[in-house]
Amino acid sequence: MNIIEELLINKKKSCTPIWFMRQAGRHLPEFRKIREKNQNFIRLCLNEELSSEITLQPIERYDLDAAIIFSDILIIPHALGQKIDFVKNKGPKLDNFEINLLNKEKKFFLKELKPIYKSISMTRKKLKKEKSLISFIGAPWTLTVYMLNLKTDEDKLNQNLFKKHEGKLEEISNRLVEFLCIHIKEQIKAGANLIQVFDSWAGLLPNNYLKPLCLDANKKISDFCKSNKIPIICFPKGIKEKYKEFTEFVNSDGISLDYEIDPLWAKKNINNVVMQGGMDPRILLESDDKIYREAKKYLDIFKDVPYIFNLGHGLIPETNPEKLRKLVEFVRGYK
Ligand code: 1CP
Repeated sequence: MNIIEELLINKKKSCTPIWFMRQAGRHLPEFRKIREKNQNFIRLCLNEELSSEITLQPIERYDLDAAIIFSDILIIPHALGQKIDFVKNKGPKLDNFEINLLNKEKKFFLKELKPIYKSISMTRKKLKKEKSLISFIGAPWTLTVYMLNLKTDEDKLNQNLFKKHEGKLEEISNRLVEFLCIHIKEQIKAGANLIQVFDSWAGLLPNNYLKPLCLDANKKISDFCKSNKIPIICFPKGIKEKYKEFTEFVNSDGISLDYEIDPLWAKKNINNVVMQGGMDPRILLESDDKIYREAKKYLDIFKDVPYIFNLGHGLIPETNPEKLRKLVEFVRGYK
């Protein structure tokens, strides 16, 4: 068993493993070189040789404890037949959603995703056995935000569109859970060791929808993983003090803290789950001293409990790789 898997299953601390959300791509010059020659982002995700190469780039550079497979949460709407464009500096743009996309036959859905599974098995073979290969999915609500275009350019909930679709959101969520569980199972079958669930837009949900669209959906996925012995880390970004209720209800093996969560509050209020991350990725734009001070804060607070070092959201594209290398060194040297 690799280090992170063991920590998630046994919940006994022997060291502090380290990896970063969005470590593959975005900030790395060696990724940008590949990206320049591959303008179609979805095609790049579905190119198993390049996807595997990009997955391993941050491991070669920083010797992290886990690689996260180079893909995207939006590969699911793509596999369902919803067309996606990645508009430069504006993010993803999806064609209009139709409910019958969710009637896609499972075998055709899986056929689209085959290159990801091939990339996973290729990558697992190249990775040292103590390192984890993480696979991931977007949670149903976060996928729905993109598929129904429910977010404004200012990253707020589009209230009018939300109201318009309100009546069918639970059905969409339940149908997505089915496809997501299939994708999880295939990724594990191909050689991935654990799964991270990104509910990046959970914080946009109106209070009365948090339970049906975030907690219930994450629980269904966590239950599926539990019954298949698949270690799972959830990331319900932006739900503030509801993190406590989330962990108690969903019962995943790990919980990724976002940068708004006070780590002292988390240590006191969140139990029986391995904690991960928390530090604001924007800190990496500051001086070395500030970075070390902030990292030390998290390491001190979680010194005596199982903890995976990571950030409170993905690495931002402007991150200087040299600063990240120094942070890894600092965390490795912390006693
Ligand atoms: O233009 C480019 O070069 C593409 C940038 C890019 C990259 C490198 C996108 C477009 N996706 C990815 C890869 C990706 N996405 C990974 C790979 C492994 C890793 O490095 O961790 C992962 C895990 C994701 C997950 C993802 N995609 C999330 C959840 C995590 C989070 O950051 O909140 C979300 C919300 C997306 C949607 C997405 N994909 C890409 C963009 C520009 C967006 C919109 C949100 C954003 O700006 O990040």
